[in-house]
Amino acid sequence: MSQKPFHFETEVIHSGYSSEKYEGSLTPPLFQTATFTFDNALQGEKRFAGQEEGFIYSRLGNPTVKMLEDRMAALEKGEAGLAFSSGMAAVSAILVALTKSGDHILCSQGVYGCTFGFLELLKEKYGISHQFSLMDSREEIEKNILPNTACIYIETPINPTMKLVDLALVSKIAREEGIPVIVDNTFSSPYLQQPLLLGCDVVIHSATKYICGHGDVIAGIAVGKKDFMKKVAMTTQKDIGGIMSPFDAWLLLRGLKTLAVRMDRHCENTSKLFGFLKNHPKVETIFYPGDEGHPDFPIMKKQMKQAGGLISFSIKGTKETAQEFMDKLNLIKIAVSLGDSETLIQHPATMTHAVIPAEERVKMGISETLLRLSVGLESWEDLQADLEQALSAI
Ligand code: LCS
Repeated sequence: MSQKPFHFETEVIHSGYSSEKYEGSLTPPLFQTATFTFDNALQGEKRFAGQEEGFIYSRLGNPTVKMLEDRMAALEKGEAGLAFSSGMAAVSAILVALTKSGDHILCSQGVYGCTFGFLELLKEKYGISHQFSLMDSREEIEKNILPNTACIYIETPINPTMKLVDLALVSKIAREEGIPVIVDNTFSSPYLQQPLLLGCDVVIHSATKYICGHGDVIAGIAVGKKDFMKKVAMTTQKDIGGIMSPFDAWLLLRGLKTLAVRMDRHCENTSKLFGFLKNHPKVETIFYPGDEGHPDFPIMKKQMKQAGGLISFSIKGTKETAQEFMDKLNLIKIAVSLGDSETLIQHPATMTHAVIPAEERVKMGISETLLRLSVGLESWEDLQADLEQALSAI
């Protein structure tokens, strides 16, 4: 595979793997092993001392996991990837690696509920403070960068409010200040958005979502500069231990092959359902970055290939009306997670973002009637019919 660069659709299938090295096996082999034997004691000594390349023990690296890490690095246009047991293992390892007691983290105006929980834990246990910001102008960003700001942490689109952050703007300012920018790219996948090309430093994924695409793995990935990722691998990851199992890496390599075609279909279905929901009299507000009336539409056009596979909308009425609507759905499943083949709906205020105190949730734009729809790969006509019958029934 020396004749790079290939297009994304080719990289997602081929990068990080050469069948010639593995008996011609077309698909990546599964190295389901905890440890690796050394030819002799000296080889073991050299591997531990970092004087000889090679595998040691699967918490420190595994060939199948490495194939996934290399493929994700290629897709995100980064130097090195690192796989984790969950998205939260990736989020926590990267934040721990970049901060020390007394530091400050500047965050986008909304983060996934457990990321919020981890930020609170850092504050309570280690005095690492954080602050949320809309990051919608140079002044707003500069004002919130403090002398002890150690990193900037961004979700875009933000879960579940679908607000966007201008990554080129933030990374330009952060670079002037020498502060690394971490982007949780879960909602977009590298097919729709490549934050490292916009000047950001580290990309994180809950690989549980679009990277996997089949709803059968919990996993995380981080991609960034080689030296930094090596440091994370040999410190926070090795010693805290949130590593990915070889079988999960194998499943992810398999799921990834269809990322580009899946994302096109997710995006197409979502834009169709947006057209239906936008005009429905029982829908109060709707948040979708592909909406020309969305305040962040110009940012979407600038930094995303398409608008993604998620829509959030609020139902006219109360929390109970929203829950009644969910209960009336037949084809669409009530479940957290996203990026699966199946269309899923969830109620952020009582589910993914329930750990966030109510007043903070409201500031983030998460009301009691807000619902998040992760649009799957089914026929959009069938999905629309299900939404229509449930809306008529409330
Ligand atoms: N980052 C984002 C943006 C997420 O949406 C999630 C999980 C995580 C990180 C954590 O990843 P995990 O450890 O679960 O692999 N988001 C979920 C959601 O919205 N519904 O269920 C889980």
